[in-house]
Amino acid sequence: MTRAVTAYVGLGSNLDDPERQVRAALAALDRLPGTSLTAASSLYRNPPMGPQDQPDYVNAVARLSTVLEPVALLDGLLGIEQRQGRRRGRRWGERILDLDLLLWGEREMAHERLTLPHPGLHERAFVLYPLAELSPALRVPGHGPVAVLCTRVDGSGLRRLPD
Ligand code: ROI
Repeated sequence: MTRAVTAYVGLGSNLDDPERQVRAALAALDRLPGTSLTAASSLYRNPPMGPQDQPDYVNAVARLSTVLEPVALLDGLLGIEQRQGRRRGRRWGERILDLDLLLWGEREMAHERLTLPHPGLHERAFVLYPLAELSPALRVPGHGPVAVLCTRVDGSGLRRLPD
């Protein structure tokens, strides 16, 4: 029997009703093979990182229990993005749905397709604050506890949306 691992996924959208996109993606994560959604953060509206001539984002973080290996889970995330109509546009530009594999257990890896922990995780308020809502004591390999990382970023642009 394969052992289930706890993984965390960051969700982001700023096109085509971002709140609906993020909620649909949370439901889709729970339908991935060998995977269940065990917790979801609140949704947070926040200004774009990158080009400012794009709409605000809605971000959230999901906690999963999964028997999928990291790259198989990544492929599952790409499938959800594609089914929700993601198109590749300009770099750091607007998007219907972005799913980032943040953490897969305590695995550290740097492969062509996948770096774990996610390289932006420790410095992005729109990832750290929702993650802290789920697991403040969680240690990010190489960086330390999520609650401590939160104190080093500016979370003032985040607006928590009603459930
Ligand atoms: N900015 C915010 N606020 N949230 C995101 O999810 C996000 N995703 C991105 C870029 C374009 C870098 N900016 C973002 O990919």
